[in-house]
Amino acid sequence: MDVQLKQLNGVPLTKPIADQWERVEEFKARPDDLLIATYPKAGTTWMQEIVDSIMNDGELEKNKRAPTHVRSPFLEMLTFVSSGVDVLNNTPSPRLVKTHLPSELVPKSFWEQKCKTIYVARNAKDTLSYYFFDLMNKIQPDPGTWEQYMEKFLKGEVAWGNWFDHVSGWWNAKDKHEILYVFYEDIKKDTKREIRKVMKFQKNLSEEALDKICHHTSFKAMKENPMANYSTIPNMLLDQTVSPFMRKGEVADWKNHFTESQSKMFDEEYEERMKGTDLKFRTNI
Ligand code: PPS
Repeated sequence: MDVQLKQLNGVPLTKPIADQWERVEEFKARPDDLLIATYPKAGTTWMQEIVDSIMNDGELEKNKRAPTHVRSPFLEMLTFVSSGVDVLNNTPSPRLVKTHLPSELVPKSFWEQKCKTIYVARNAKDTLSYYFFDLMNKIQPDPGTWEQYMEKFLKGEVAWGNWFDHVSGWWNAKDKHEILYVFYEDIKKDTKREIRKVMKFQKNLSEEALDKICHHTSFKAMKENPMANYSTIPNMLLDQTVSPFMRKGEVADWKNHFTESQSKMFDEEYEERMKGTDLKFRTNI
């Protein structure tokens, strides 16, 4: 498949999304929508499973009702087989909405309706797990080599654009809207503490429910769960024989892929680009 990206206000998106952007822009959020926003590969699916579990009061049988992309539709996604906007318009409230949009492109109705938003951020080096995803994702451009991909990533020439602008844009947006900003590394390090934070933001449940949710949303459990591991998506769209969706689920896996000189170059560029923000990431835990 020849897949192209097209710029929308300086952000490269897959062409079908950019071509029919008005549909996303005019999307009507409802006050009880909960938005999960991330840069790709930051831990979206993990947070979707956590939030759906809380929404279901820890009655985890209910999470089995459908795969992730049905339980928590992807707002801007538009392919020849489905449209996130159409799916969401037909989804009863309360809706759990996924987006990868930078804060400035989020439909304004979400802010007007004062919807709660959870933003998950992951350190840039591990976010390069995006390379393995683009290798298996047939509706995004071919990533080329690891080296070429790293260059594109740093220039913001991958789908949903620039990581630096994304994480810092949302970091600033949290001062204006009801946004819980969490880090992949923190969830990995102290899952209970971070899920408790999400519960406080969303809905408080018992310690017993918390334990069950921790177990249900572990990497191992989600990798084996057909309702969470994207195995229901046909191989012609996501070819998991190339790379599994639930690939490693670790912090610092980047060390297995960056050469020493790539890491040095990346760190120099990173320093420069993050100079203006107090946002801090951990690349190890
Ligand atoms: S997407 O396609 O952008 O929505 O992908 P996203 O879900 O954001 O990111 C996928 C990465 O998250 C890892 N993952 C997890 N890590 C730890 N624990 C759990 N439960 C979990 N679920 C998903 C997944 O393995 C991808 O990361 P990598 O580094 O590729 O393994």
